[in-house]
Amino acid sequence: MNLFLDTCDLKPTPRRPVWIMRQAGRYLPEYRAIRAKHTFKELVETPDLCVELTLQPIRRYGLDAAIIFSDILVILEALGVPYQIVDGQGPVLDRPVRTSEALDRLATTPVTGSLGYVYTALELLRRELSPDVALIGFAGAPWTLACYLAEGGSSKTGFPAIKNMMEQEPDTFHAMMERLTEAVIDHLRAQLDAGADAVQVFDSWAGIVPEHQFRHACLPYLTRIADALKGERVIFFPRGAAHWLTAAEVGRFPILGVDGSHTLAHYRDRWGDEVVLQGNLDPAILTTDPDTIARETRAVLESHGPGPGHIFNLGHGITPEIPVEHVQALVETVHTYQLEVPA
Ligand code: 1CP
Repeated sequence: MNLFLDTCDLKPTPRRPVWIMRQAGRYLPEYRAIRAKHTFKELVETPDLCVELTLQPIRRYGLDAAIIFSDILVILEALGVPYQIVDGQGPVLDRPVRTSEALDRLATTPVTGSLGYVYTALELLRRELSPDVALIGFAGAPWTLACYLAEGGSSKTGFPAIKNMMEQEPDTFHAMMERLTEAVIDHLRAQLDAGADAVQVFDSWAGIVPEHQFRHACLPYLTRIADALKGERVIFFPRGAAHWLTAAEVGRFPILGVDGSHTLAHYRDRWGDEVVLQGNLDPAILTTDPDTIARETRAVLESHGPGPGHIFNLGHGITPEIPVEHVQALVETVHTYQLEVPA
């Protein structure tokens, strides 16, 4: 039985499936041990290392889904803009793209041609993983990728370069979004073909614009991805923006990742029973203690109630300072929480 896949398909399960956004990473001592010997890009681009890192949290916690160890920025490199991960600073791109001339210099060939290392790792992983563990591929959403592409890296001030471009150079902005959307669809499709059971679209920065700009700059491109991959298991995670979506808009998306700003009961009431929900424990709860974590985890499970269609996760990625025993408390609580399945 694969609890994750059954839940994606809205089938009842005896308990909730659980995985954790950013489950492979710096909070794990076994990740830090390997990271000490390699650059971040070596880890991502060497299939054997990528497979090992993807499996680390599965071995430690018995999670129900593995997410491939990669990064949303690999697509930008495949488009001709390499990046480095700089300690203490995060991603730094070789050159930002802010003008139509810079946009014209991006690669026009399919990004899948230079992302073979991702697909190789997925093929290896699907063979290595037991059939009851789902395999998840992913990509950044066009808007979130555009934030990094225009800025040239992270931003502590809300990515002003892309917001400026959206207002001052609307044609270039939309041409860039078109190119990114095509690249994202190609990369997601290739990951599904390589053995991913599901894919997640991370729109981590969907919530940094006001609602009307979200509808203008993010939502149409997410909808295009949903339409292109209709019938596949695709998780959309518009962080900080899901609460703006109406039931009609949500109808286009099979699975929605939601942050902790509203209860799961609220999203169910608003959207009905046809959409699968993923989330939404506040990652800050993981800084507390095992009893508090167990209590808050149960509160999320209870908020959804016993009906089908809930994948347990955090409302956003786990942070590097979290003790491993705290994650253990979360996973054990979900794994022992019995759902009543109608006979
Ligand atoms: O060890 C290190 O120094 C590298 C830190 C790191 C890691 C572990 C980066 C750099 N990326 C990753 C892996 C990664 N990135 C995964 C692995 C699979 C998993 O276990 O979940 C995933 C899914 C991502 C996705 C990602 N990268 C997102 C979307 C998810 C989110 O948290 O919002 C984003 C925004 C990025 C960009 C990025 N890459 C790395 C960092 C530190 C960042 C964020 C920088 C910023 O805040 O702008």
